[in-house]
Amino acid sequence: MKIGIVCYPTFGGSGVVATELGKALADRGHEIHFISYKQPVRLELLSSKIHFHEVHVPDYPLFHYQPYELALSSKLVDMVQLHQIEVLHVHYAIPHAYAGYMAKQMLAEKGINIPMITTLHGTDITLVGRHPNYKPAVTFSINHSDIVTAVSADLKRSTLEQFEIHKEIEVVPNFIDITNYEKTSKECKRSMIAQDHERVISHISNFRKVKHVPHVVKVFHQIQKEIPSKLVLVGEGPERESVERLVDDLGITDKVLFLGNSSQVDRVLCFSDLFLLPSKSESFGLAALEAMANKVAVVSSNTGGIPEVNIHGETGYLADVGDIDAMAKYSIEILKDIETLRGFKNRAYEKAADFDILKILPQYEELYKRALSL
Ligand code: GMT
Repeated sequence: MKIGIVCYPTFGGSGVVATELGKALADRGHEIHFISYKQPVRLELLSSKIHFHEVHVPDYPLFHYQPYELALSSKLVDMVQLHQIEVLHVHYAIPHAYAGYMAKQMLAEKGINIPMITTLHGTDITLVGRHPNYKPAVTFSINHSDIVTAVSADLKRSTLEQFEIHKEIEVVPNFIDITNYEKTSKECKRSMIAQDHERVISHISNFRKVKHVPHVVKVFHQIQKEIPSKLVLVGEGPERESVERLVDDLGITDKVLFLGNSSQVDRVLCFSDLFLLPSKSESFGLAALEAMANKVAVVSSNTGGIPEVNIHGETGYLADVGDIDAMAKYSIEILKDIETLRGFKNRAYEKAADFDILKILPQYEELYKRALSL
């Protein structure tokens, strides 16, 4: 099949999922065309089966806001015709589903029927999409997609609750490729970060408010009083500076490492013992799943789709959003002895295998086939 994938190219979860999906589909022989304003960060190599088409928005003095949707929909029209793309898969409703719908209409005028699958990822619904300034357009784009998927049952539920949707929403969870985690990598250099007797705690995110990164630091502050440990923070975003100040104020600068953005998160997760995800809202928690695939236990908030991934008392623990004391108590419980820790790590890995790409990819292929027959 020739599949056009529209996504954000940045470190955000939706872009990562879209990129990994495209790469896996190409491995299965499909021809994949990524369409975005920049080459996606996890798309290192292009091949005869993977193509990238950049969307340019020309500057013009009249424009106060650059009309990205316009440029994207025009690019989609051109690429569908040029490469005979058969199906469009757009990740993140804003503005991708909207631009995709416009492209569909323009192509229909030329006698080309291009089915569009929209995958909802989270903040396009729970945070940004429900803002009154966007809601009518988001509702319209979802209702006019040929097939709609959500990455968790919880995201499906909240979409139906918050929007007037008359389209069926199918749940196709996020995934990892478990074979990538079976071998221990030479790149896994724990000694660079911690001494043998220390535990390594990590957190990876885009440092937006919704991630509650200050809570990560406060939980760690309590942990390190009981257990020798280091905290590794991966990512960049608006909260980074205030988090650095908090680390300084708490007097734990020598125990906290800020690594910035990385396209190789496994090189940190491979030596982590515990992953903290205290988010205010989280439709799935891909970072937690990636941690689990690396045999890392998880302590998280119990919001959104996280409980579908992190199982309380098995792969880690869940606590109410903002309950820093409970998260610290659970973390110490997991880290206190090596046997307990090993149990949590092993069960985390086993649970991650439920989300192996081999189980998820056929679900998307099935949807593409169905979309083509509509
Ligand atoms: O805030 C982020 O984590 C980025 C955002 C995105 O769309 O890029 O992530 C959302 O999609 C991910 C992939 O499906 C999910 O794993 C994240 O839970 C979700 N983030 C939120 O709901 C806050």
